[in-house]
Amino acid sequence: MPETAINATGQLNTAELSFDDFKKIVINDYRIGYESRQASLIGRREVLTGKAKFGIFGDGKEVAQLAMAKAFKKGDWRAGYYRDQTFMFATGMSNLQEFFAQLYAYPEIEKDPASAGRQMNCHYATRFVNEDGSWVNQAETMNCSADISTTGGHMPRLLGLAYASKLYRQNKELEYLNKFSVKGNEVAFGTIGNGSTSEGLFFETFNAAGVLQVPMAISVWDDAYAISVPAKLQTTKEDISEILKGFQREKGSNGYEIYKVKGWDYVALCETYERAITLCRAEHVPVLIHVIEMTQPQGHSTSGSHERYKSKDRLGWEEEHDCLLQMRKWMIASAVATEAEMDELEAIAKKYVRDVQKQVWNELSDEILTELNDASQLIERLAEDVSENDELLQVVAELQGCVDPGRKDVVAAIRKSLRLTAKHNTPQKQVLMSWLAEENIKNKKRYSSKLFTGTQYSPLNVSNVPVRYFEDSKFIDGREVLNACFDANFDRDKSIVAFGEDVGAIGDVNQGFAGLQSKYGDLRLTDTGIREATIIGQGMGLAMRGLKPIAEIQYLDYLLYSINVLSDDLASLSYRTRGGQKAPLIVRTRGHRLEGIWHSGSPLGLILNSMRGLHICVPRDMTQAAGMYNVLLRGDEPALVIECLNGYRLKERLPANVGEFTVPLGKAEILNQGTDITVISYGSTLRIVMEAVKELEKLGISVEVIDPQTLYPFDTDNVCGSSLKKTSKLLIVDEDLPGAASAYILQRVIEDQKGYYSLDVQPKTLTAKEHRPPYGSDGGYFSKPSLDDIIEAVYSLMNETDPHKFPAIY
Ligand SMILES: Cc1ncc(C[n+]2csc(CCOP(=O)(O)OP(=O)(O)O)c2C)c(N)n1
Ligand SMILES: [Mg+2]
Repeated sequence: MPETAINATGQLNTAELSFDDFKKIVINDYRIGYESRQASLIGRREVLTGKAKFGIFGDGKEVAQLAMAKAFKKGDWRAGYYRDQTFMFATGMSNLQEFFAQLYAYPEIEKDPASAGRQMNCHYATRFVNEDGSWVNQAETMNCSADISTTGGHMPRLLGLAYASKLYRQNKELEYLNKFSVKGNEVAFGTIGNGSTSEGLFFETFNAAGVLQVPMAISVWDDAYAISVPAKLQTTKEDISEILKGFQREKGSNGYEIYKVKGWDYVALCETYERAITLCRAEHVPVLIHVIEMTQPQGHSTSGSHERYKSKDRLGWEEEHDCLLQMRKWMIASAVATEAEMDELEAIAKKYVRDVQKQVWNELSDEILTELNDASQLIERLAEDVSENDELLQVVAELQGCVDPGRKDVVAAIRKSLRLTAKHNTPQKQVLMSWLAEENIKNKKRYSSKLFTGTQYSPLNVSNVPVRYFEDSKFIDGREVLNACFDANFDRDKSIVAFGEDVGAIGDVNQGFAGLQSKYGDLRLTDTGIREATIIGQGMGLAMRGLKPIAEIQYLDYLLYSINVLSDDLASLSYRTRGGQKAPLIVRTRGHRLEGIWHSGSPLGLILNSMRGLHICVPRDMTQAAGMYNVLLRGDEPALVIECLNGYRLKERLPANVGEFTVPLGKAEILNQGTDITVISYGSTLRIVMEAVKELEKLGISVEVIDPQTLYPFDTDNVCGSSLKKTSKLLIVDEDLPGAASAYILQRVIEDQKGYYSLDVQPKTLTAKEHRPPYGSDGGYFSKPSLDDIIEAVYSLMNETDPHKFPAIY
């Protein structure tokens, strides 16, 4: 196989460069671009012939990416989208083998390091977490944060990646973290399509970076379309850099430097990137590079053809302005290469890419074919012993007849064979079953592993430290307990930062951080604009770069404004890279039990259903919250902590070891021992449940109350299921909608913990009403579970089992 030129672009602007050197660099660049184009062309064919499922490629965007790659250095970061293969090849962060492996969903880290076959094609990532969970030295590698498919969804993360450099440059206390930065001299490169700049996340990020003045370089790849929708319907004045002109920095003001350059002009692109990135790196000024006149030679993706919506004129223009064609013309005109040399280069590149594609496809299909033949033989042997011989041979014939078979075909054939022979138990069937069991283990690793990083650094492995009190420990406001916990942690670990709306100067609206900004400085406790999505993105980027951020969302109700980032980006990060990346971000917020449609929320069902990949902590008071922060701040996985909004002024005892004691995740606590009924609740509602317990005792009912403390993980010691063995009755109380978080808890207890087998009566859930709770105390009483509701719900279950002793109230 010829040696590929991929992975080496040189600087063009050195004064000493001889013409020969210059020619070599340009030819090398063209070869990378041309190989990338071939990959796009072949990739599309592979989808259309059915070998791959979906294809979206970077054709038409090659030349700008060659220029961008020249400015990209070790320690730098990329947060981009699916058009960037040329950039990835040119920087060496990816290669053709990996490109095809991902296209074919090759489920091995060694083949597709970005996602181990989990992500659609052209979704890039470098692995910056080692197998044992430790970080790689990011200052010595080029770094690519993992792509997501939602266009614009990566923008908030980009802000955080850039913001980390600002902290590393300005906070001298962070110098010991030299694995993550060289004094903040890194640039975070973002790419986005013209159409996706219409997204709110783009504008939110753009403004925030202008305020923060961070080394962020956004390139807009402008091909005038977003699938079929033209610029006229996307962007005011059809021109994103034109309308962002107000962000241009002026003498004495903050802001951006904005550049506009044509996507087929190699020389101008190289000059622009050189200039823009040098400034961005040196002065931490964010830059926008608007690359116009880009094309899509093959249309948007394999899901449709652009001839349907582009005019003949436009298609003709695109053909003529193809960036590689233009670069080729320029190279010949400037005597960089002759036409014959270009032809030869192209012929070699074409063959090379084809060879790589075939090699990757053959490797994957050989693996599957071996498994398929093994499985066929096992089924044939089973057929010899049983009466269902014909049916089994038919299964084998169908398996052998599969065109481009996959692992699912193999496993489905085995499972069908086992179904067909359910009534037999021959030794050969045992062989088949153990073969399947082994495959299941492998496939679980391939397709279902690493929702969490799950290494030695997991918060689940943080050693348990019990809470201690001095004999004369004072009772103080709950918020002061939290404040003391944060103070101790900020003092212990210089990499901890907290930011959000009103977090800095006043120490958050409920004063958990009060006084800490003046003690630790405004780089560590920082006010932000009202921009929930980018608060989360800011935290995510910092967490990826070795810092320990606490991102605050002022009230739980506003979490909705960041849920796209939390769900799509943060929660899926470990899974989508199969543990190759992590972002141990702690999201702090407060909720429950207030009044008003946007100030009372407890949407735990929404959270549980959209954020698998985060630990979900629902502490009932500030001491429990402190214990959870102590765990999370020593672990490396993301989490959401929802404090009780009405608990900050309730009195709690200040622990002697407030910055150290732990509340382990997934450990339920029995708050009241009882024998008649089990009540599970969490957060603020627990206080009302405990009041109800006293009333119910007077009625002769003994209630066992359980606080799971974290909803994810949920009661890993089966405390709830064990309690049901004693009480045989279950009530779940929460403030969420009917069928939301309570349904989740039911599934965990009744199904997972086998609570079903202990029940005497139907389990019951007591939740809020379907609407959001209105403003005012009466609204709360009639909308959320009240003391009376809880007492009556418990009582009615007792009445069901013993109506004599507990006659119906109504
Ligand atoms: C949030 C979101 N909305 C819609 C889509 C569907 N979608 C995928 S690509 C695309 C067009 C993007 O156009 P543009 O940003 O101009 O990038 P281009 O593909 O033209 O390079 C759309 C609408 C998506 N992936 N994510
Ligand atoms: Mg576009």
